[in-house]
Amino acid sequence: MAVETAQRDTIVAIATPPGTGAIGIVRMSGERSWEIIQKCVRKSIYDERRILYGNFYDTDGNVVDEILFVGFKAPKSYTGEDMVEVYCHGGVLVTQKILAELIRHGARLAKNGEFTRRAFLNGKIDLIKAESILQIIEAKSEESLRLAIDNLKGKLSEEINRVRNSLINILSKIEVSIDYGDDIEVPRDEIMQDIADVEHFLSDKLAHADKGIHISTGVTLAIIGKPNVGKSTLLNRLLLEDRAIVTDIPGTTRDIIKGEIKIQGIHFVISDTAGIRHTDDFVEKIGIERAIKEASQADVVIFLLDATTGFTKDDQYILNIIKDSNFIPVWNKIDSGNKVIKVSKNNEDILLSASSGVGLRELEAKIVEKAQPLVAEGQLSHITSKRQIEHLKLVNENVVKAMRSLRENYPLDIISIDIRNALSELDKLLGRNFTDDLLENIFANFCVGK
Ligand SMILES: Nc1nc2c(ncn2[C@@H]2O[C@H](COP(=O)(O)OP(=O)(O)O)[C@@H](O)[C@H]2O)c(=O)[nH]1
Ligand SMILES: [Mg+2]
Repeated sequence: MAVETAQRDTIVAIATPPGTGAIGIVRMSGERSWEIIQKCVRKSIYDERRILYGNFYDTDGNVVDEILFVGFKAPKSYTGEDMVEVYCHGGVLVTQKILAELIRHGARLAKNGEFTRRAFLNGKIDLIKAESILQIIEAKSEESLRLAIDNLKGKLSEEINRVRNSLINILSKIEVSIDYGDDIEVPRDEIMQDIADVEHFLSDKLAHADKGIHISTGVTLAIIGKPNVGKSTLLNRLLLEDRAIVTDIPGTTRDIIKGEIKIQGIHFVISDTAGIRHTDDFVEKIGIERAIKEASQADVVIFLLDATTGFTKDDQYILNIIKDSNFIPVWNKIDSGNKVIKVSKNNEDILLSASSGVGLRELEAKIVEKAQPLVAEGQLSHITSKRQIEHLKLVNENVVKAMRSLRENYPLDIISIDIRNALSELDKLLGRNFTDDLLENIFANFCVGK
């Protein structure tokens, strides 16, 4: 109900980023948008989807700006509602004044992502496409942009809808056999084959799911090591900016500091962490716990060591934590020490001076080598968010369960329940079945005006 009343409001927002630019765009969506703009320009929109020219007036009759504007009629618009877009001069003040005037005439300021949310609620796009719009805006590499565009064009949605149809088909075969078993019984073999096809598709998708996530959100890279080895210096050097505080006081970095970079076209999210050592300092301990967690979740770990101290007890402690990760041992400060021992099995240790930059090229090459398989071309599942993976896993679990029950000759009623559960998860994935919380979660990440 709340959704319905909110939908009747006419919403407005500045769609262009704040600051000065040649053009600013203000967009409005809802039943009253044409009426409101017509009052402000003192003329009528005589044709939908035609760009018109006019003066935009405030309530005192002063011209705020010369504008171009266009009106869209439901359902042929981004949101599926009546809409108006205003193209004004791109000053901060002009766009703000136009926005204020439209609000004065009865529009309401849009919430984050509310235009796209309406497009979803009005059936213009499913949730996978809504997510892809956010991914297009946030894309940081060519590949992530391409995946997002593919999904906006319906790549993943179409595949998911095909599976949905298969499941509905399977369900109807089961129901027919349950209801009219005496006259029409679909052979269990046939149902089993259908389910096997779905199962095959799902396991294939899930097997390649991580790649899409890595491409869309970046490969995570954690820098880990004992205090004072130069982790923050390395982060700053990789980011080419002074993000983290560097001092010679051990325990300076206490929380996780993140930055994003592209190395050879791959998008990385790097985190600098607190130095790991035994300590009684309460805050430092929390930082260390976070560092360990960050390293355990990272796709690639840089294990930073100090060539002036050599391999110490603290290093052994850290090595035990990360030994099963995808890690690169890196000896820092080789400008002032040579106490280096081989830590990696296949001679992968890198020699570095984070402060001067010597060895940085080699390190970057090694990082790329470790990350390459995670984002390599080839089989792409077009799954681009954790949310999609989670629903798909539950679909898969239910399908596997159905298959098992079928093999073990369970009654068809039981199998029908599994298939129904699988369908319900697919519907959540597409957004055919949603809760307000889910929508809040997805659209909160959008900017106002999208
Ligand atoms: N000689 C030398 N000193 C370095 C190098 N990298 C960092 N340092 C110094 O080591 C100290 C600790 O650096 P920092 O980046 O804060 O280490 P963290 O505690 O691991 O984050 C600072 O005084 C840095 O200037 C390096 O490559 N060579
Ligand atoms: Mg530090």
